[in-house]
Amino acid sequence: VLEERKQLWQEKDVRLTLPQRSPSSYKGSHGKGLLIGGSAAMPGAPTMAVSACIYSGAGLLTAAVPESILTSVSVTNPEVMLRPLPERSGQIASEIISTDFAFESYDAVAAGPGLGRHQGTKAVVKKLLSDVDAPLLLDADALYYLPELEQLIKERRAPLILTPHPGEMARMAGVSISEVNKHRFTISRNFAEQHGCYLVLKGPFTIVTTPNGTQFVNTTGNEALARGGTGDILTGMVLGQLLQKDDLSSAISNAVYLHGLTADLAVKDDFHSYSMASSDLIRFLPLAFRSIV
Ligand code: NPW
Ligand code: AMP
Ligand code: MG
Repeated sequence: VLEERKQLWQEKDVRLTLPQRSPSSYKGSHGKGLLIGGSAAMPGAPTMAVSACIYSGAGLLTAAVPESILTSVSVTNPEVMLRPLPERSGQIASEIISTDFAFESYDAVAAGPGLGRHQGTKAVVKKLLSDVDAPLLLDADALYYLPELEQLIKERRAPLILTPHPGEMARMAGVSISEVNKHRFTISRNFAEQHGCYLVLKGPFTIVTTPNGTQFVNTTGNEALARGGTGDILTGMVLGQLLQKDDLSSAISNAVYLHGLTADLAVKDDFHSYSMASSDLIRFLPLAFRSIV
């Protein structure tokens, strides 16, 4: 019975489920996204997530980041709209809890890349879990306080998507990293079922688990992804796909597949797993999409 709930996610699956873009569509047809992240120490994380989201088909994207890093996010991404957030010492301030984000204007929200671990992050995650009625993706530092916010996760009715690496998964599940690596399927399935969330356990052969415990194993990617920033790019790509589709499971698996594919294409002709930067993956996104449709 277990095996029936486990399958590989391959090119044919992406081809069958990636939505076609209609010639008569407009920007509003392709989703309005909100990405929350960044700090003075890590402006690059939300910057890469924004680029990846834009190159993954988002119709309209807003980045909410600490005021002092607005420029660094927007110089790389002139398409993104900006929301300055209150900050203290270069990090989102806890007063964020009383900021009006107008969450109802967005079709999906992602948070975490580059936020840092501090009370402002905890405040923003609390607010998102209770106030966002659209699909909500939490990654990186936004995962750090989840063990303290179990009750809010259980009370949440709208979709929640978590994208931990094994270190983050270990903390969320209250086990060691080596336990996670030994029991990747069961730990991620138990977590997803118990919390009613989608869970993306990253690493070679990333596993996407749905709230009912069905698991999809990714077939792309390579060791070129083992460098800082690639997870932030995945966050932007998943947000981009969540904006395109009602079927969250295939949206998430497609983003994971295409993310790995950018790395496979990068090392094929141009780059080397030793010698490239995470942000180089962005330029392979068009090629990755072209290879599917
Ligand atoms: P260790 O110490 O590496 O051995 P981190 P992070 C462990 C931002 N970034 N398998 C790790 O172990 C992110 O967005 C910003 C097993 C550690 O114990 C976040 O906001 C960048 N263990 C913030 O940095 C580029 C693993 O997990 C623990 C593992 C922190 O994110 C870089 C926690 O991990 C980065 O994305 C694995 N595969 N991976 C920028 N340019 O702005 C990690 N661990 O190392 O404390 O947290 O992932 O770096
Ligand atoms: P993060 O640790 O959050 O920056 O995320 C790292 C990203 O790179 C995830 O999507 C991982 O699945 C991917 N990744 C890291 N190392 C490898 C590897 N050796 N092979 C395949 N994918 C990897
Ligand atoms: Mg990460």
